[in-house]
Amino acid sequence: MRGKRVVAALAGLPGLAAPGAAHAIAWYFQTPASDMARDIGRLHQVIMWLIIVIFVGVFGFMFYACYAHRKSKRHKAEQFHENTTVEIIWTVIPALILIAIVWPVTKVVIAQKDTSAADITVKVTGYQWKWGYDYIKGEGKGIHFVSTLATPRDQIEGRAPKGEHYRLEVDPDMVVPIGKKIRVITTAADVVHSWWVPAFGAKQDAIPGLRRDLWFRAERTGTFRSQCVELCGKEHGFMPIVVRVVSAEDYSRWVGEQKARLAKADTRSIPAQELVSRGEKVYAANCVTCHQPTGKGAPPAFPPLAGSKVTTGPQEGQITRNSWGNKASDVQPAEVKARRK
Ligand SMILES: [Cu+2]
Repeated sequence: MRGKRVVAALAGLPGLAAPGAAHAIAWYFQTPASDMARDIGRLHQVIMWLIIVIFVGVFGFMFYACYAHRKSKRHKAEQFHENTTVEIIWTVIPALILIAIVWPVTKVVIAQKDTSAADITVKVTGYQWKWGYDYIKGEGKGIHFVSTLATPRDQIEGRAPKGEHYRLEVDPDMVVPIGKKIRVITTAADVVHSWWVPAFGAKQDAIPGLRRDLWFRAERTGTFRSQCVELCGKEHGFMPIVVRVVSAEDYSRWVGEQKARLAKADTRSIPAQELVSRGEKVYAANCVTCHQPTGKGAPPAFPPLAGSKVTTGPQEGQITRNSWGNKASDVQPAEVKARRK
């Protein structure tokens, strides 16, 4: 068991990475799923080896000099200052090394910033603590949803064993087609978050009031998981990112389903009981952490909803209306939709 782990660890050393071995090594890069991720991985390896060579060279020489010329050998120190040749060498060599690093790095950074001619554009908004997705250009334009953590509260609070994708699962996933250039515009509604999918080599801060963008082109289908990577508050570790890459046909089918869902988006009247059970689901996914399962909140930061004048007052104020003993008139989804306009 132990030997196996060591082998797996060695396989992950830069330059030695065997294909397929990456799954065994949690601390090394994920297997790339785009050219960009591969380029980034390659840069890492080249620069890492360069650093190792310099490190061993400099420290090797230093330790050798200390040892070979030690006092107990009665070595007499040389006294030389202002040696122009030495000074030129130790300026020129590092400068050349820097240029050798900067050149390929700049090429990759410029390629990362080229978000032009995208096939599909998705605006991603960071919220405390979930991600909003709006498809704003290309196939799927008009689709929007909020993607929240799907890991059950029981697993988080230790009442149930943790699942395979603990804290790396959401509902719903972001879906994109394979081989298409996807532009993601990042922004945030409250504090700074950061959207990152390591397998695509795509990462960008999501900053309130600003728009940044990134792009990726996924080269294989599958599910790619990640997390918010800018410390954004107490539930920072509970707003994962999941991107599902599918074939062109599957993507078109998904777009059709989403469009149908949005068109239906509740123009019909829904019985009160169903409203409450649907509301419960939304509450469990979005509100429960602060306002608590009892609806009593955590005052003063998070006021109680149970018995609150806001919850039972005019509809504009709140739509959480008939829970925890509250009694108020229903709000139909159609009414919410109408008010949004
Ligand atoms: Cu965040």
